[in-house]
Amino acid sequence: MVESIHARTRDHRERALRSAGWNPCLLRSEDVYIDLFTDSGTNAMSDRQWSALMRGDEAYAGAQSFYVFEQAVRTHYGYEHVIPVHQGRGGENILSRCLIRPGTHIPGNMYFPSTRAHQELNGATFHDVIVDEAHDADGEHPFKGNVDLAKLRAVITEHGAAAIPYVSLAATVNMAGGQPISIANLTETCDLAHASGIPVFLDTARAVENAWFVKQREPGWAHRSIADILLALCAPTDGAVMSAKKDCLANIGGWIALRDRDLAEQARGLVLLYEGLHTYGGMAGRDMEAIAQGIAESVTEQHIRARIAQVEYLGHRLDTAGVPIVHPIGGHCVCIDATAVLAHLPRTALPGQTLAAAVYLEGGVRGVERGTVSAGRDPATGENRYPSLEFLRLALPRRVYTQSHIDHVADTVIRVHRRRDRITRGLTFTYEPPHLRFFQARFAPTEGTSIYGS
Ligand code: PM9
Repeated sequence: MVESIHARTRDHRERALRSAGWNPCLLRSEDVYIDLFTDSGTNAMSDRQWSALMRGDEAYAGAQSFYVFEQAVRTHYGYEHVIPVHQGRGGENILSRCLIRPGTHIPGNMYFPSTRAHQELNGATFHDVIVDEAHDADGEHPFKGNVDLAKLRAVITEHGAAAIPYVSLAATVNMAGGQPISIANLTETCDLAHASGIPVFLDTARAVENAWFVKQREPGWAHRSIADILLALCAPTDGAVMSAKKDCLANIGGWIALRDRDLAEQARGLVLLYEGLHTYGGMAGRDMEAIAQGIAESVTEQHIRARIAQVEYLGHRLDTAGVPIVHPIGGHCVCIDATAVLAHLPRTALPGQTLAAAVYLEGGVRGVERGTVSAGRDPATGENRYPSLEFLRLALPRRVYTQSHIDHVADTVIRVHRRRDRITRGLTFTYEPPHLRFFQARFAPTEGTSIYGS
């Protein structure tokens, strides 16, 4: 599908951003020229996906489209029990409610905001057990999504296996900048957890992108197909939670996929309460058809090679111009190190959010802050969390933008970087919602009426 986009004037963008409380998320999309807020649900569907929509069986119960969807997930991800949900966070809610009790502990390879929010809402404490290299924007470690097994062992020893309902893994790791986990590390992590009777659930939103990096970087996998590698990534785990809005090339949807029959029955019971019947989970039949077709397309080498190459193209352009970005370049995004670009601003002045505002003002390009604002407050202390990484994330929708759009993005960011000294003020909250605050928060410059000025 082709959509028209509009380049607004600088004055127009200034007015739009002010009325959006300096939060690009609150802009109308018509005021955005190139929208890199997210790669979630923003994919362009193929001709085959659009025609699959026409086959949607909209029966309330037992729709044929559910069985097509179930088969596609079983074939490509390898789990027996497939339970549809309306999108990823629907699955996170169900899995957290099934397994988490107050006072329990969840180790994981870095947090994702909606995943951790559901874990905390159900009374768990999240423990980041990712390798230290993931917290260093510059390092070239090929698998920054790996688990540090010593950190995981320490959490198990300190809290006891009975207090750990599951290990929460992601492939690739979004908040680290789209960094992959290796199959060897994932397998060792599962072995360690399973030895203590702890199950492991994998966030597969971008597992196909992870499979691509395994093929490129992990010894022994270069000659295997992406489809095979995807199955190998899922094989050691006990189940998956999926936002089909990413890798699956769809605009909406998701699933929980499990091996354990009893847990699957429990999850289906909650899906009935929170999502929809267990054979549609909040999706239309046509959505399930589009996802099934999207899964088949997502594992083709032709698709994934082009997708990752486009992200790399943007990353290399910024790198060449000296813009500090996260290395290695990730699967779905290029992340700009806001603490390096705006090193003259304190963390309390929210450099990631400020950089997001500056890039929008400069070229109508919308990204999202992945730093202090996204990290939220510690539920125990109420204090702001200051993660080691503070980025402006530019996430690329799949199959949407051309190289000249990407050049516009690169030119915009390079201009902002060259004139970074003109950004003399950061932002401060004027409204702060209790959960996932980056979506709806409003801000104002820390002084005066602009982030620019003397
Ligand atoms: N991720 C993203 O842009 C969309 C919302 S945040 C701007 O990165 C992972 C790894 C995700 C994710 C969403 C979800 C939630 C779970 N896991 O958005 O509810 O990246 O489908 O999925 C976003 P839903």
